[in-house]
Amino acid sequence: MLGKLRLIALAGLFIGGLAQAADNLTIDVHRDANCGCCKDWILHLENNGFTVNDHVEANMGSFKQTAGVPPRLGSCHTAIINGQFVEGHVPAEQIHLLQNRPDLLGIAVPGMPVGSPGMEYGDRKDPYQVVGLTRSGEVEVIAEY
Ligand SMILES: [Cu+2]
Repeated sequence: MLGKLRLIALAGLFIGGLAQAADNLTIDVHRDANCGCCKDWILHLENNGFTVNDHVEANMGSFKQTAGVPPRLGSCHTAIINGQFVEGHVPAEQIHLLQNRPDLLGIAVPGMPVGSPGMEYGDRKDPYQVVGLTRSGEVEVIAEY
């Protein structure tokens, strides 16, 4: 009887561990020191359940190159989560969905569209796309806002 209980307790620990691995919400954000919209995006992530490690970089250009972000997809900050990049003002919900797309190197909102998370400017909302970069270098539209 005692042995069986112990097994159940162990199974619970195991399932708990799996759930954690499948939903790892710790993200590393790399940005310039004086980037205000980057800080606003970090707040957006924290308000949506992410734990943010904030890194101030001296040279974002070279960091983006190392992270594999093509210049045409570039924005201000570059985040890394579970080995994939998240470039620019990507909505938090799209970062959750990224966990279902291990085939992508990363996702991006190129430029800095007004109305994207961290780029709020009154009621103005410019349309923008979230795009994904495949491992073969193709860019595909993931979502439109
Ligand atoms: Cu920005």
